[in-house]
Amino acid sequence: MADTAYRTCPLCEATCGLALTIERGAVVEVRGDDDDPFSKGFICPKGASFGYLDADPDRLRTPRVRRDGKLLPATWPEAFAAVHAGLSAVIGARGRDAVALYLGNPNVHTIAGGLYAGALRRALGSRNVYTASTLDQMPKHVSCGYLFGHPLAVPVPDIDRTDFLLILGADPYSSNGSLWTVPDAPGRLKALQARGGRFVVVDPRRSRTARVADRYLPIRPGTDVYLLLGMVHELFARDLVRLDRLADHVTGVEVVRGLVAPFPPAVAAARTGIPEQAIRELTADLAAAPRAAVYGRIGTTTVEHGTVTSWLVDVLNTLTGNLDRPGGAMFPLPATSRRGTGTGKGFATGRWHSRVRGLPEVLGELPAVTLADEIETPGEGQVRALITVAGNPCLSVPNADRLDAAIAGLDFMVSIDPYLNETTRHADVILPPPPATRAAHYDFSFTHFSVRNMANYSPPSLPLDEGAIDECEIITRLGAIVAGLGPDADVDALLDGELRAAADKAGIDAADLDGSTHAERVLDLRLRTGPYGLSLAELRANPHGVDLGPLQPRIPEILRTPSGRIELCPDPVAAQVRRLAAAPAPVDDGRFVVVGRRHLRTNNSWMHNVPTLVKGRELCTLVVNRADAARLGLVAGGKAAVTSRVGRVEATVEITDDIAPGVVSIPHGFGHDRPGTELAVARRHAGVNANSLTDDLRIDPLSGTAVLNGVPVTVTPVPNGTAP
Ligand SMILES: Nc1nc2c(c(=O)[nH]1)N[C@H]1C(S)=C(S)[C@@H](COP(=O)(O)OP(=O)(O)OC[C@H]3O[C@@H](n4cnc5c(=O)[nH]c(N)nc54)[C@H](O)[C@@H]3O)O[C@H]1N2
Ligand SMILES: Nc1nc2c(c(=O)[nH]1)N[C@H]1C(S)=C(S)[C@@H](COP(=O)(O)OP(=O)(O)OC[C@H]3O[C@@H](n4cnc5c(=O)[nH]c(N)nc54)[C@H](O)[C@@H]3O)O[C@H]1N2
Ligand code: SF4
Ligand SMILES: [Mo]
Repeated sequence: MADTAYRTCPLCEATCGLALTIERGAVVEVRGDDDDPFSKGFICPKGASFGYLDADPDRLRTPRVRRDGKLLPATWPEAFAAVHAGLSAVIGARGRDAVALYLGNPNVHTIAGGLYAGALRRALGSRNVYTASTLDQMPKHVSCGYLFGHPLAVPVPDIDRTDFLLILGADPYSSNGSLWTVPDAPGRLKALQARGGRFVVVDPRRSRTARVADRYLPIRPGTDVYLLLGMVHELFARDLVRLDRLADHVTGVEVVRGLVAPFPPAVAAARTGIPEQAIRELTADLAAAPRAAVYGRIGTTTVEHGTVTSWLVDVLNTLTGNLDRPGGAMFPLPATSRRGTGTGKGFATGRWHSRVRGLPEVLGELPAVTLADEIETPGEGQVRALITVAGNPCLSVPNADRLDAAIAGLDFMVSIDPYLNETTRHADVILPPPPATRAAHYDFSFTHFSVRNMANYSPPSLPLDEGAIDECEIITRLGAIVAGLGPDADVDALLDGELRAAADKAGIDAADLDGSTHAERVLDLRLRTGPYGLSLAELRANPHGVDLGPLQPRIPEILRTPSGRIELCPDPVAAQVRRLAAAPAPVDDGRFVVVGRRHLRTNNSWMHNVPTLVKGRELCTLVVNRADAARLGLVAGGKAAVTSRVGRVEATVEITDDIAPGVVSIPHGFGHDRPGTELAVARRHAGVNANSLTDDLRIDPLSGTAVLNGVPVTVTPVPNGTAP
């Protein structure tokens, strides 16, 4: 007998509804859920492989504990006892800062990460907290924090109602959207064009999205900041600034006018390689569109001036009157959030600084690029132990080989992770969570970036395996251990106490909360006290999800700035723009620069063990412009050596006209040939690690975010495909 289970796909930010066919305790088919009011049946190859993650023979089913150098299967009590012994020793001898915590990307895709990772951070009390955010979107949090007073107040393009969309450094056809929860981005972009709208893509590669755009503008990597400064300059110069209803809610407009004065379109053209005329036209089109939005992603955040670039995106949205209006860039209102009061404390960074490089704290964390420094450098506060939760820093972080060696030398390491991979091979204990199929899901993260307000609860589709432990409990138990409560703490009692306190505060009797787990009861509480007055029961009654409608204007309510206005010209950003104005023009030293890309069938570093996703054409190639390849004597399918300040890789050459001259591209998340991993499929499609080339010294100064795009490299052919 087959059953159908409906659930939200947790594999990327699009949050599509899935319909799983379940037979004899296994997922036998995965389709898009046609009745999901948001994704309407859309599914991608990753979602379609959802069932394989459950079945994967390499997925760890029991904890591993290192004994005599080998990671051997162990019981859960043995594993937690080993964690207790290892972490207590380091904390006892060297203090809490000696333990670092690295939280990886899937934490924002699980209830466990959403509800319990924060408590783990607090219980640990270490300054050495690192997350994938400083390899990703941190510049957006910082710029929005300054502009709107809250780092999660991130406007998203209202794609379903807009007339004109400018997309910079994003390829939603491949990534399915990011900081922009937009299931079926391709379908929605086609619908935009069908109703007479247009979209423009700025990218050094003619990406899949660029190919279908109404206009594609190739740009020199890392220079979007100049393009956008030039556009803002043009808005002022042509008297195209229209604040409309925002006029009463913005400060600092005239300061911005002065700031951009040194950056006319001619300067932008010289730095970006985009013709001056195209910059003027683009600005005129943006200003003339009845409803328009500007959107920037990885190519605008993981670059040298990520925060200033991210800020400029919303400066353009504001100055064209498109911020917070239908068809413009709007603020979602999640069902588990609270409405604001219109003012607040504002946003600041730098409450502490990293020990070795003195880099400022941002949102309670330090830049991932400096984790290796903190491990390697002796002295008071040196990191000697590491906790990773859903992260693969040995592949994801710049100068990865250095970090890999540093991690290998730690005194103790524990990882919560379903795989024995490039990072967890260094752990002393691996605690494997159950696969998503067997966990409940509610999207606490991406409802903040969603192009429609939605709420959707997925109960576990299959029961836990015999002896398995839910990830919520794994994280909580780890938290209890670092809090000094030991490996056998009564975690249920701890959690119940916290829930009772939260319910009391909200004037709700905790005994009335619905749900068979702590996480369900927290969700019920947050839904009931949220802006739509929903409940868990209501979500359970609607397994395809509850549509809460199109986005609504939220200014001024969403603002948390001290002034109660949009602070368009925050001091730290302005200072950075002034430094840019004073700096000499960057010199082109003739070297190539490397950028990343994403493929529809990848998910960062961790889904290359799914056979259907890696079969066929090699995904991890070095993409080179045809003329460059001819000049260098590179041949398609041959090998090229790519060398940067920090490392060297040899990758298979792919030749194309779809990348700007002087730019090469390598996707991240590969390099699965390390010894000691248990990833049989990924190993056969190992590829090379792009982060053997990226440079840990290069960061966006305001957010501490790594520069992953625009890294200078030299490229040379490798004769006969072997190392010289
Ligand atoms: N050069 C370059 N580097 C990059 C990027 C780039 O564009 N270029 N992109 C960056 C970006 S945007 C990101 S987000 C980072 C990602 O970097 P990370 O977050 O460090 O790594 P991921 O590759 O997402 O690996 C996720 C880990 O979580 C595990 N995992 C999967 N599901 C679960 C789960 O449910 N629970 C637990 N506990 N573990 C789970 C996987 O086995 C894997 O070990 O990489 C960054 N690195
Ligand atoms: N299939 C798939 N989907 C994913 C992921 C995945 O690994 N695979 N990862 C998920 C994650 S963690 C994230 S953060 C999102 C990211 O989502 P996106 O930002 O949409 O990701 P990318 O596809 O890497 O698109 C970035 C684009 O920026 C371009 N670019 C590089 N440098 C520059 C530059 O200096 N300027 C400009 N204008 N463009 C530049 C690249 O050529 C690339 O086309 O994707 C998510 N979705
Ligand atoms: S687009 Fe993202 S959310 Fe949708 S099915 Fe694919 S991986 Fe899952
Ligand atoms: Mo990411």
